[in-house]
Amino acid sequence: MLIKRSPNGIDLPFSSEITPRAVFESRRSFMRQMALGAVAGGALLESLGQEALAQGLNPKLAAKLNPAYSALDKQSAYKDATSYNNFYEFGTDKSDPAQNAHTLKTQPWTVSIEGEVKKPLTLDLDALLKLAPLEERVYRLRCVEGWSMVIPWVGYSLSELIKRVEPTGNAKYVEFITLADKKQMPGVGSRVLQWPYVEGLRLDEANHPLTLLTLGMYGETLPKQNGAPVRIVVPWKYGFKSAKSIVKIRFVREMPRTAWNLAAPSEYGFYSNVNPEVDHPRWSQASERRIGEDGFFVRKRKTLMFNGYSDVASLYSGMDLKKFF
Ligand SMILES: Nc1nc2c(c(=O)[nH]1)N[C@H]1C(S)=C(S)[C@@H](COP(=O)(O)O)O[C@H]1N2
Ligand SMILES: [Mo]
Repeated sequence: MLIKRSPNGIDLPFSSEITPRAVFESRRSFMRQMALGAVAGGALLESLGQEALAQGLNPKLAAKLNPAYSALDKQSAYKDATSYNNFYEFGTDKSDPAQNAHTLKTQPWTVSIEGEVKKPLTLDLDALLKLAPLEERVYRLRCVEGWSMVIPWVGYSLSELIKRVEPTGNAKYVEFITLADKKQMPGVGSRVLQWPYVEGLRLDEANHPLTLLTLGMYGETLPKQNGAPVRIVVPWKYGFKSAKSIVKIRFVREMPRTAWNLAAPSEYGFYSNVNPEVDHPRWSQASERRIGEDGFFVRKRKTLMFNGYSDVASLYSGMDLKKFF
């Protein structure tokens, strides 16, 4: 893959890899839109959303593409992005979340933002949808297991939310706590991980404009298997940092212990930046399989430093990324 530098430091492939936008808009999604009408922002989500959800569909979510923060890679098929998932609360097989996540109840939903902040807040879904203008951003997401996808997410920079709660001078890290309800999530109670699934970022990482508070994808609200109704997406880190179905965001002084770090500290560090030069103890991280590009003759792609989001390098200047993996 040929790479050129974009003005914002995101490495973009040359245009031979661009596929016309219309190609991605699946017929199914179009039909849904016709049947349900488009939902602008959060305005109609309350009423229309209930109707759509009752039919097992995800309401439309209007958002303007932010080209400055979008990769030009060919987008993954909606089908792949919604049927090949990691969401251990619903089982450990890739197909489990799509099969089991229908029991997740996403409305009503609140996220409480607390800890070292001057203005703690509890936001419901409508308030989250209205907090800042929704943008579409096409991000690569690289799983630590060695596969990647390219997904058009909908949301806004987490920094928009952070500035509203006014972190105190003691806030050094942000902790993301996700739902852990055995009644809705058949995988909770299994011993693979400690529950709830917790993730964390350093405050400056959380404030980086690429860190996306995510409410939708492919022009719709998030499917349940992808972390409905709200998750984060941190595109320069391995996928497990992008916690799904968040219920609490806590600003803290100390580095949080995260789910995967607790499970296997020698394998999953706090930072978990995508780094082809730092192998997982049990496998190489130098290359990846792009989901949808399978086939006997398809070559794996070279994994890029910071997943190609080289702009974030300044967050780690002076740090030994082999030590702080
Ligand atoms: N709550 C929660 N969030 C999670 C996970 C999980 O098991 N539970 N899995 C992570 C992993 S390993 C990956 S690769 C991504 C996958 O996101 P996707 O299924 O939307 O592609 O979600 C991350 N977020
Ligand atoms: Mo992952």
